[in-house]
Amino acid sequence: MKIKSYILKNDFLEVELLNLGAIIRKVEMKDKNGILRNMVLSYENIEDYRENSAYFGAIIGRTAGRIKKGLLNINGKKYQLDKNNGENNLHGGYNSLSHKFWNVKNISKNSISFEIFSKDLENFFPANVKIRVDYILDKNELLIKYFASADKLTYINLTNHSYFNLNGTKNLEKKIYNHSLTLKSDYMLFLDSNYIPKYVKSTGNTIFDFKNKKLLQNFFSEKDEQKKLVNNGLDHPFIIEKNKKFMKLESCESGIFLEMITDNPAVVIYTGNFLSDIDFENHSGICFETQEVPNLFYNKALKIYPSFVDENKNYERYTKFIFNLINYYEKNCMSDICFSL
Ligand code: FUC
Repeated sequence: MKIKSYILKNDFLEVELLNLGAIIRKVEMKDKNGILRNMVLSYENIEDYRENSAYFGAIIGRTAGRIKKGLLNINGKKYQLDKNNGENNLHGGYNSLSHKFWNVKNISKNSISFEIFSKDLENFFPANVKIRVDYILDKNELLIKYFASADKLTYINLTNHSYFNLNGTKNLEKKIYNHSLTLKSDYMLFLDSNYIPKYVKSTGNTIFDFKNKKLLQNFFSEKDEQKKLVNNGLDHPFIIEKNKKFMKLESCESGIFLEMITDNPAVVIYTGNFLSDIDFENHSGICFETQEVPNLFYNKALKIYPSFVDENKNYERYTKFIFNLINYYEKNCMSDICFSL
């Protein structure tokens, strides 16, 4: 099938999407100097998206993240999923939703819908599932809405896998070290040696405390076992508050900042720790994969439960990306740090 590209555009943002994987290939806006910047990592050759082993910009499903030994347990019934990441299932297995062609519906200047039908036992997941992902552009905001309905009990956990680099992907500093991150998260998940979420940990007094704005350079220069485990970086789920802006990522080099809001309970933050495997630089992008805590994790105290769906209960979620320019007269601007890097 042919890969087709679609553009959403307004005065502030231009977004390019693909029918393959419902991928975001471009999110472009003008930086502080009026220069257009594409803020997501992308392939210049559109054909490279067929392989896309790093899931650039793709919708991930049916299940984001890792499922231990690929064993999906739904109400006592076990389904053996693909083991496509060592012993585990990652991002729904081989040839999952990120690598399939979606049907395009309702295209306008500001919005587009992608639909896909995933039949019973496709990728070994139970239930016939209809999925729809809407991208809606409104001024400086890009909203992603996720819908899924199933004809019997199953588990669904969708996300988008864009790698952000607010310097734009050309000319300016390639790594994300001169970005600063504020993340409103008191709890995170530490991982076992197979990257499966192991236990809840308070972020306080750890290098993973981003409640006050932190330059990523400072995070990357710290020593820590969990950071080392994932090949030097972040690849961890953080628990967030729903329907509140939970994070702010800023680049004082371009003057662009990004905020996010979602009704998901968690975000997996991944700092592109293996991008050199695909001839990109490690840490040249950062993903905020809003989702449930992977591996059907549950925790009563934090009210975290897996999102089972069935013929009576649909899956419905959203994530919004809000782009803006930093006010350079703000006291907080970290431009000194930026230029001394
Ligand atoms: C694994 C995941 C990351 C990311 C990457 C492509 O390392 O844990 O979140 O999806 O694959």
